[in-house]
Parts: sequence; C-alpha cells; structure tokens
Amino acid sequence: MHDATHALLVIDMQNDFCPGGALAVPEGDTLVPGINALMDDFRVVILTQDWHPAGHSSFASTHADKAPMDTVEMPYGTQILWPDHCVQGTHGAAFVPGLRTDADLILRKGFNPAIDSYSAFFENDQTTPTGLEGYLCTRGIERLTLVGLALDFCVNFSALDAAKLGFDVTVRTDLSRAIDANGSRDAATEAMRQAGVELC
Ligand code: VGL
Ligand code: ZN
Repeated sequence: MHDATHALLVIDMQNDFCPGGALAVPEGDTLVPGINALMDDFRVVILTQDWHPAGHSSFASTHADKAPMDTVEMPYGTQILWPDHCVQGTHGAAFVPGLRTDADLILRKGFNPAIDSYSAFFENDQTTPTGLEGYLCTRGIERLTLVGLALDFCVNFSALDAAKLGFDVTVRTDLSRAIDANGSRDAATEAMRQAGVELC
C-alpha cells in the first residue's frame, strides 16, 4: 500500500477508447483487471473522463471538408481532428464495463467547446487549468502513478504537465495503450523520458 501522498490517476478508461468505440485504442479494454487490482495499492484514486459537448471543436465533423486525423489551426496551436467521441451522457463516454469507479474524484475534461483537453491538468491552450493541481496539492499529494488511455495523448500530456508542476511521476506502460498515429507512441515515450517521467 502506497502512502497518502501517492495517488493513482486513471486516464479516460471509456467505451469510445476501447475496441468497438469511436476512437478505439487496440487492447484498451484488456487493461481493466490490472487497473482494478492496482487501485487496492493506493489510498487516493482519481479517474478522468473525456467529456465533450456535441459539435466539439476537436471533432472532424464540426469542420467543413475535414476528416478524422486531419489537423486544423486553432488559436492555441495545431489540433488533430478526431471522430466524434465521448459525447457527454452517451454510452461512448461511459466508463468501460467492469472498471472500478469507487474513486475519490472523477475529473471531467474537454467540456469547453472551443478548446480540447488532453491533459488532466490544463486544456490544450496549456494555460486554462482544470483544477486538478489545486485538488492534489490541497490533499498533500506529491507522487502520481498514471495508467489508462491513450498513452500517446491524454496519458502523455497529463504526465508531462504533472512533471512540469513538480510531481514525481510514474507511467505504468503495461497498463496503458497507444493510438499510435504517425509515430506518436515513440514521440510520446521520448518526451516523457526527457521530462523525467519514470516509465515501467
Ligand atoms: C484522447 C484523443 C482525443 C485520449 C482524448 O484520451 O487520449 N485522445 N480525446
Ligand atoms: Zn477527446
């Protein structure tokens, strides 16, 4: 059992990121038993939930003449466009069946129609906070272990922000899977390494 300063952050274990979902990550669903078991080792468990309004600006369908995996220039930088996914209140946005949801906090992100939010800490403008940093600091959390989906997007950006904010960060790559678009898995792994994130 880890001490109360070490929290488990379970990223986006939702139907749309699992086989059969709108933005399926290969083998995403296979992580459930391992993640459930790992929760027993932590006094503090936080789940994140990608939670977009219909017509979100990160959806290809919102933009004329765009297809999923195309990019678009947003005021905050280049945004990859995705299939419609994790729309608020839909089956796709629900947690994967069997995932333990007896967590201390469920943090929703990506609800701002104009800005995507890969990271659990900041929206993609890298300045609008989700409030998670304040929550963790108030609870005295100093270390984080991350698991979930997707390794090269939401896990990656959450881990990088956490490291930047001064948390001691570990990513359990055995309990995470990547979308792997255009080499994004290797790029994410390298970025996390460089940021001092422990990968195991
Ligand atoms: C994610 C793409 C779009 C993720 C969320 O959870 O990694 N990826 N929205
Ligand atoms: Zn999303």
